[in-house]
Amino acid sequence: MAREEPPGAPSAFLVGADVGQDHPDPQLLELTELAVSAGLRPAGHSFSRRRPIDPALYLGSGKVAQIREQVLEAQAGCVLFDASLSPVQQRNLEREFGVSVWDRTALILEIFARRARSGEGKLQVELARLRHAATRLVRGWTHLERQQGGIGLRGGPGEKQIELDRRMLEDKIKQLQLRLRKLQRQRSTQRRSRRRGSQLQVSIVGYTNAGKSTLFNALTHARAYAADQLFATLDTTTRRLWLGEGLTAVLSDTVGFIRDLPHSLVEAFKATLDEAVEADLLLHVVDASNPQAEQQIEQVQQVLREIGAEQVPQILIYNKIDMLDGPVPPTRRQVAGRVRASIASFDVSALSGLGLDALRERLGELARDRLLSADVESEARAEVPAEVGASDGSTEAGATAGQVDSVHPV
Ligand SMILES: Nc1nc2c(ncn2[C@@H]2O[C@H](COP(=O)(O)OP(=O)(O)OP(=O)(O)O)[C@@H](O)[C@H]2O)c(=O)[nH]1
Ligand SMILES: [Mg+2]
Repeated sequence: MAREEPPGAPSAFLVGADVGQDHPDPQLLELTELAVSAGLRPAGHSFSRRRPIDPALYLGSGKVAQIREQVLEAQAGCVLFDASLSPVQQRNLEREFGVSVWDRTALILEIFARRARSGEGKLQVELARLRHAATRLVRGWTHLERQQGGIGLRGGPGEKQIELDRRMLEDKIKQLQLRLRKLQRQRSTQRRSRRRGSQLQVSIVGYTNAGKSTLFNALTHARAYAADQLFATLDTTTRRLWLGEGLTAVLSDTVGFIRDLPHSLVEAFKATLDEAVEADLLLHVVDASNPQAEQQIEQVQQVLREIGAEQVPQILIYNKIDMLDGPVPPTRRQVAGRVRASIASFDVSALSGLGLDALRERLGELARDRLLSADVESEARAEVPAEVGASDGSTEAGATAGQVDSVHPV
């Protein structure tokens, strides 16, 4: 995918290795996109086989020496690894290369930090960064302890400082959590008041850059920020979706997923991702033109499992079909067949509008079902004696059952 690199951007040398992962990316296409999204200019790459991973350098020392030459020759200002590095590996590699070394997690955190716009988004990214820093401090600490000979030699010079840093980080993390919790309470009150209605709640999910915001805009005639870059959207945008005959749904566009999404980010963005957990229906947007589409579907499923949204019914949207020469390759459909919550699939081009009418029609049917089931519920509630119906728990449970009933997984 051709990307505009920022003029005068610092250059980065990209490194990856086949370490036995399910889907190695020898061209480092995704890392290239991540680099560009972080404002860096890729200047050469190296991909090799490495099993097992070296605990000190991630790669073998011969390979590291070879990369050092390439980094020098390319005059790269930093080296990016398509992996998670331990603090020790990072430190050693920085020493070897003489420039800063970033792993995938650091890179993704950097992109999120650049993209965060809303107060809540910024707080979430800050929290993720601090949590990440804290895990590295703690791990660095155990490493230091080991170096100093363990028990008996505790209390070396570095330890006090690290302990202080750690406490400072923990305090900061606590403060941020408090501020976030306040914001999140407001958000969940808003969501609950939306839920009280009989409208279908739909969340758009999918791999980053799949075309979620473009679909959101096409369906709602809104102007959410869509761009050919990873993690263009960080904040949740919610709009009413008109489906004809007085039917409406509530549609949310949200943050994209990616392979190995750093855990600290998933944790920090839990509130944003709750939008997906509490939806009646997910529109799972797939970039059908991407050679990695199958893996991306699986990755999205994994994040959905992680946030507890794997049971929410899904419609798979094969997007960007305008970029395909023929029909969607059958292998991509087979992967989707394994998505148990899937209730339907549509081939569309969010950009040209192809296939969107059929999708709208189906959403209209689901919104009508939802409305009907909500009517049945409210009638049922009206028949229940006041003291039983008044309990919050029973009303909520009834509502949930009704919503899921109206959108069956098949
Ligand atoms: N050719 C083609 N391009 C599309 C289509 N849908 C989206 N795009 C392009 O794909 C790129 C990413 O689109 P977005 O809508 O920003 O993707 P997203 O999933 O919201 O991405 P993030 O918010 O970054 O996770 C943009 O350059 C869009 O113009 C489509 O149907 N066809
Ligand atoms: Mg987006």
